[in-house]
Amino acid sequence: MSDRANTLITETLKRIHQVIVEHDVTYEEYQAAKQWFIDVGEAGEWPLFGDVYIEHAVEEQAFGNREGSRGTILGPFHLPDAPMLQAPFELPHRSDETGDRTQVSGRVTDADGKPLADANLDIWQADAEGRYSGFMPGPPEGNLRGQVRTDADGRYEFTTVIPGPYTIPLDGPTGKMTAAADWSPWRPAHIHLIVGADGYEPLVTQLFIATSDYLDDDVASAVKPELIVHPKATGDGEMAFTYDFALTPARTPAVA
Ligand code: MBD
Ligand code: FE
Repeated sequence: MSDRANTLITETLKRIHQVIVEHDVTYEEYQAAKQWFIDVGEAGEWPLFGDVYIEHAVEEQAFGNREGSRGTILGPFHLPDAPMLQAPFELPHRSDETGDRTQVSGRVTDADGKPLADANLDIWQADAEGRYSGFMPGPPEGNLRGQVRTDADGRYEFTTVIPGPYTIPLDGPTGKMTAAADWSPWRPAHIHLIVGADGYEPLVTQLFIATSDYLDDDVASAVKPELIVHPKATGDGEMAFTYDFALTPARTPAVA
């Protein structure tokens, strides 16, 4: 492991040194960067920064060429142990939750299309104003977080609301860096899922709402065309879309 650490640390520092030489980085810029590292830590934004600006490359490297459904980044706002929902499978929400009500349904199969019964879908999302419960003021604890299981035919369904786009906090160091670089701080509206089944590789993914702004300019570089969904009006005042997930065998056998 120390060979590996040596290689990665050496190569990372070498690239930073190259930028300093190629762009004639000054002492003022070095001190500003150092203060920014301190600020990110003090603001507790390292998870945010990492998942916005680095995770997509790791995900693509790890899973970019796998069979089955596309994955994308996990991000910093997953919480373990969301409640298992019972019929009619509605994500917990406020009585006055805003956003279009939407029915989501589909199947979980293996890569050959064989239905997977009792597969688990762990679902979390922002509210219509782009706020995640447990991390931002507004939504109560556990809002818009839950898990559902597939039936004997591999089918799942749940009801939620269409989330709003998310912006990274503009007043924190990650937002200030983003503004300094003149980049957009927004993520398009998305629903997070981890789809898992015994013996299969967990699929960490997101579904992106086709009508959202910022699909072509996600600050976290996590949109893939296969993950865009098109909610349609059902006629009874709600929206609906379907999405099927295909899982691949676990890469490493479970350790007992
Ligand atoms: C998010 O909502 C998100 O999904 C990611 C990956 C990063 C920041 C905010
Ligand atoms: Fe998110």
